[in-house]
Amino acid sequence: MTELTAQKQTTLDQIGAATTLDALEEQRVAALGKKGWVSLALKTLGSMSPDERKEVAPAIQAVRGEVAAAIDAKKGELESAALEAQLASETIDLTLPAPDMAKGSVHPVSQVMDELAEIFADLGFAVATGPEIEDDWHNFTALNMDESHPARAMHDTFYFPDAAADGGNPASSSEAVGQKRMLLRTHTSPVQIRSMKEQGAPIRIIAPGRVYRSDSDATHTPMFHQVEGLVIDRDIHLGHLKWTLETFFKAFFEREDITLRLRPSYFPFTEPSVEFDVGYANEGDRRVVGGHGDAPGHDWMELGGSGMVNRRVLEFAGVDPDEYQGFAFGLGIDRIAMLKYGMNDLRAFFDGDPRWLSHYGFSPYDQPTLSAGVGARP
Ligand code: FA5
Repeated sequence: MTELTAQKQTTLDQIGAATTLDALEEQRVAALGKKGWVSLALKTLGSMSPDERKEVAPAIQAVRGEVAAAIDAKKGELESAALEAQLASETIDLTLPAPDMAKGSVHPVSQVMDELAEIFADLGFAVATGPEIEDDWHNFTALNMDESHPARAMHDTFYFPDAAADGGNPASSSEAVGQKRMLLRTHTSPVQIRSMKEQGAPIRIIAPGRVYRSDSDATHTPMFHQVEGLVIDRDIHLGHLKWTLETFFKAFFEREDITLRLRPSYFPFTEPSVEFDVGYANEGDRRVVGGHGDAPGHDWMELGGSGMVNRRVLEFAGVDPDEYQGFAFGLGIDRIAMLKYGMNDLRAFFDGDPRWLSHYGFSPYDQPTLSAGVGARP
């Protein structure tokens, strides 16, 4: 026992003196490991008489407990010292200039989508989505454009190959057949149908997203972005549409002198239909929104189409047109981005040129909020 007590004291001293976790582990193996002196002492119990064992066993177990506790305590001490040392060596001097690293920026279209979602959310609109690879029924038929409707031709549709084999001019208007004929959606209006079928009425949504048409010049690109708006309720009229568009444009362009021009138009899915333009001034090669488009040095830019939802469309979408009515609009997102941020050519939006992006892109930290102003400062 005296030998055990002496050995214990030596081990406790060595544990106390250990300065690294490795040195501590050596002490643990030498004492408590399979061939360690505590383990060997425990093995001697087998050859003792029961009385002797009764006396010696608790003493060895006590030594074992003491050594194990000392190792644990020292381990905790060494680990927190190592952590302290690491924290001290890794401190950052926040007063140093930031390293010159490549920075990403937000594309103007994404920025504008965030801005308009923020404004419409404030007007009580939810955001809805639909597929870009759409079927013929949702893109055309349910929007009151059956297979022989001339308005289909205006959309310059990209059909998928099996539809092209039909001459790109589907021969059936039934939902089951029409749903199989696939195309790239030519507008966001099919989301009207999908949302009304899913949610019924009343409904108040916007649906921003990509659309595709075989079209290209300075103000037309084969892929562009639209935002659809749809409000269906019991007493909705054209005045609500005008107020909504005006309120949106004032908030979006952050000025009160917005002049909106509504022109009678035709869309198969709205009746009556109106196209809306916004007045802008030509200042050098920059277009600045505001003022009357007919004033000297001013002009109009067509931004979208709209109207009261045709009752045939409500029927296709499963909404009772005798109970509900409402308005819809479709707005070119790229066009409003051009007007707000002074870009001249729509095609540059999709060139992926980093110089253009670093000139027109936005900081990821520039989150649009109504309180701080939706417009980002490039
Ligand atoms: C439509 O697409 C209708 N779905 C809009 C609508 C919705 C009317 C709901 C009524 C009710 P339109 O083809 O005119 O309409 O396109 C709407 C807007 O999208 C245009 O005013 C324009 O701003 C934008 N646009 C159209 N074609 C292009 C293009 N190739 N490139 C960029 N923007 C385009």
